[in-house]
Amino acid sequence: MVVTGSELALTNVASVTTAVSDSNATNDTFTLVTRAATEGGVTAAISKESNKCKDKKGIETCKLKANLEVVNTSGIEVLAMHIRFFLSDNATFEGEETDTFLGDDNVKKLKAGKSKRLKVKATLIDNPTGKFLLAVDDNDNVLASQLIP
Ligand SMILES: [Ca+2]
Repeated sequence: MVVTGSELALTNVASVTTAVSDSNATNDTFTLVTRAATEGGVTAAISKESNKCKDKKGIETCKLKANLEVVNTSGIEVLAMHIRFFLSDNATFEGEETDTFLGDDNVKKLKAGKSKRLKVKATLIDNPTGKFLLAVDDNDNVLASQLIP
């Protein structure tokens, strides 16, 4: 930067020069994929939820099962995702201390338009009827929630 002239007529000149020629201009741009963007391109839905309870010698246990279908609705491949399942009194994830961890699973990289089905199974001592099954990502976003029958 060069500063010239009198106090009332300052001129700033900045210039950038390079002796290197750019033989490949196609690699001058890059695409940044943020985690939020990839999540925005994924939809997840819980289906085939079932809850079967039976009494065994006076102790009731309930088998909770459900599927989670993760669909990449974006036009680009999305990164692998780690999904945790929780039992919750409501449709909101309030942390591992409040909501009950049931299990977790991973979705590998999903190409555009592809889907992946995860299964969750848990045996519970307390009947989960009326509670919610939550599918939660690593950023604690609820991808899907479903009232348990
Ligand atoms: Ca909750």
